[in-house]
Amino acid sequence: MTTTKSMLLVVACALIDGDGRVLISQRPEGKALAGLWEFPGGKVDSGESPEDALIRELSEELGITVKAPCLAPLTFASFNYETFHLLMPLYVCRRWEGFASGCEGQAIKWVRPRDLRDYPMPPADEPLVAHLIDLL
Ligand code: 9L3
Ligand code: MG
Repeated sequence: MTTTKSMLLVVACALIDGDGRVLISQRPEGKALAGLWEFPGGKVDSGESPEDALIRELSEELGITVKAPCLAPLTFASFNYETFHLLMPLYVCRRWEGFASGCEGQAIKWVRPRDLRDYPMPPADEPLVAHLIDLL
């Protein structure tokens, strides 16, 4: 018997500061994949563009304001979970307004690209690290 899995579209962002460090955010207790470090972002709601979703998520999670022209698509991740297939474009952003903090109580860290591998990540995020190391 074949079952149809749903496709989940999630957008994520590598925020890069002036020293070339990248922000990662720790998934809070009570959420799926709690404790793992991810590139911030979240689900694209129906009717929303990926950029609008990312701007909303970055405001909700980190309290920063990002303008759409500052979001550059870099690559995307795809991961087949048991119950859904995750498709996750990764954007890069070097300019935003405000000071990033963990608005949902989550820990955040600014990490040099070569140190990103020291932080356990969800399986979708892990292959993105190599792309960032190449970029930076
Ligand atoms: N996810 C994986 N890596 C990320 C993000 C932002 C999200 N960088 C996965 C975790 C969940 C799903 O996407 O399985 C939905 O994310 P959320 O809405 O629970 O943050
Ligand atoms: Mg999220």
